[in-house]
Amino acid sequence: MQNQTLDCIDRIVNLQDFPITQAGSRAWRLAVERIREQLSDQGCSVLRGFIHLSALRRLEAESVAVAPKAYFNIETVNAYNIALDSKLEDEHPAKLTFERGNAFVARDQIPTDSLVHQLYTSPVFQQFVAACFEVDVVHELADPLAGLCINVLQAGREHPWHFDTNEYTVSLLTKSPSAGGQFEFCPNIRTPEQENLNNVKAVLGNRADDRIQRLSLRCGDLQLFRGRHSLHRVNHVTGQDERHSAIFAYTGKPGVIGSVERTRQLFGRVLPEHYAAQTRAVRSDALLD
Ligand SMILES: O=C(O)CCC(=O)C(=O)O
Ligand SMILES: [Fe+2]
Repeated sequence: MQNQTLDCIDRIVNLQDFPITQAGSRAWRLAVERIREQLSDQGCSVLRGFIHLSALRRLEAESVAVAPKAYFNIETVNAYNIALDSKLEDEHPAKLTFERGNAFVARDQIPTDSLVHQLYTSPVFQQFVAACFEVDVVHELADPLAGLCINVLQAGREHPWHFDTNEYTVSLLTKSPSAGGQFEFCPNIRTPEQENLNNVKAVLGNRADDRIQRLSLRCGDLQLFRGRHSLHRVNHVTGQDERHSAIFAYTGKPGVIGSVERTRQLFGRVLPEHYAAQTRAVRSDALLD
């Protein structure tokens, strides 16, 4: 077991602006209400300065310390992260491919006493996130690798257009790049019922700039995002500095574990839990991926 001396959430989070420890209070309800509106309009809400100013240096240092453990495997992917030889017509947007240049540090490589790990597993944080996404509870992924990751983008790399598999994504910028590495997204470009392939294809083919929104995030900014319905990417990091973000994956149903194939692609290794889960996959909709 790693060092388990945990910090109080009030030394991690800027509670003045985001009173997550006071569930049900007026201030808490107002904050949740504002975020819900943004999520419903845009599929995205940015909580600027979420991390307490005094914790920012530690946040970045912990990220920099684990970044060398990231699994680098530049692969050719499509926006749905499905097999490139899937039996689909030639015009299908999944036939457009990109180079995925980001690398993930897996949950089991991130110390349990680090700020991001404490936040990801914090009951008050989870309660706040659930309220923002308008659900009773959110569950940590049961996946020992993919639940919490540090996404590392080195100079010259991009994390290309894609949809997420999980319904609720919460991310925290832990190291900002000096240039480039902007988060771009197309709010609610598909729904659980409609893939809207023509619109997706137009974005992938650089023919729909008007659909794209861009965010400039700073270290300590928290982002709540519905990535299963909003096509998104992180564009090329152009400066010398790496970009790091902590990805907190939550789901509505408990027991969700990544597939063996996808786990090997993302982390370069597979654990017994992934093989065991293969026969009892939990899915939440009938979309392509
Ligand atoms: O690094 C980010 O800000 C976004 C990453 C992302 O979209 C993902 O990991 O699915
Ligand atoms: Fe994503």
